[in-house]
Amino acid sequence: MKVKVLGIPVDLGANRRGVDMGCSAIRYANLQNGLEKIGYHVEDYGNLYVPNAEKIKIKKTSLKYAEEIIEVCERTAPLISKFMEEGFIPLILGGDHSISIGTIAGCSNALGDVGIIWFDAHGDFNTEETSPSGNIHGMSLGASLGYGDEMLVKVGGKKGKARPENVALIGVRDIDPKEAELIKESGINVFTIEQIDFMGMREIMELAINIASNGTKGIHVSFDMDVIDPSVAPGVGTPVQGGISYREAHLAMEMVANSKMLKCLEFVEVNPILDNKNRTAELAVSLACSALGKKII
Ligand code: NNH
Ligand code: MN
Ligand code: MN
Ligand code: MN
Repeated sequence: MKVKVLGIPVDLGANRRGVDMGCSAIRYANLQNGLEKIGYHVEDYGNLYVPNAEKIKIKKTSLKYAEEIIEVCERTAPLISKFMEEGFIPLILGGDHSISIGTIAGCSNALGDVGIIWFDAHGDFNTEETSPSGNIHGMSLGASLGYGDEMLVKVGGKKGKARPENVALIGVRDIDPKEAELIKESGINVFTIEQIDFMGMREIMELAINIASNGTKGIHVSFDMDVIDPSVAPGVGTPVQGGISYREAHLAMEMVANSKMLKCLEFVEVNPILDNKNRTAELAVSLACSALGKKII
């Protein structure tokens, strides 16, 4: 029962400044203490170095800060693999969602076969051609599956970090038109917010855990805090009305814990500038504890 915390204060993949402070906000919400109470040995690696937006220029508006993001992700991947080889569950604190290109690469390299459960209001399946914004945080799931810019898809060495049949995207409600086409073409499993309403989170998570476990050595959970309703998680860069509830999010994490398949966990897109007294960061801590097996009694 060992967890290694890693902060990746990247805000270069998103539009709004502030998500770089997400790692500090989550630590400030008593992360380490919460995990120790469940019985984990916790080590905090600290944060990766990330260049300031003020210091660099956008070279390509269709792929903003690509060079810098790729460089951070290339440093992330071997570190995540190393933590896993040492027997730790990496717990990564974002930063925007572009960091997952590096974390998933590292997790995939360590495990060989990995399943991914990606919670998000968005699809994160854009490419340079389909993206309306040029923001790489909207491309990271697609890039991890081999879609998009050559340098982005090859982070960590290999292209395609998981088989599409082992990937579940949960809670989506804001997908760009051409992004939707790519998602369908990819063959990943999508559970929209409408399907959660209709079937309930319990059934969706049973399916998702099966999908991500089938023929894999473990599950990478990537949790974009904007999957949760903004009334509960206001501190995110790109809020979308009508998200999952506080309890639905916890149920999902409790089921992840019960699956015993969790190998790598991350919480991204917390923006303390837009938050209300750090409640979104506190929620991330509570979800991390649930995913790592916290029980009420
Ligand atoms: N789909 C939009 C884009 O690609 C928004 C992505 N924003 C996110 N993704 N927060 O999780 O620019
Ligand atoms: Mn996202
Ligand atoms: Mn999102
Ligand atoms: Mn959008």
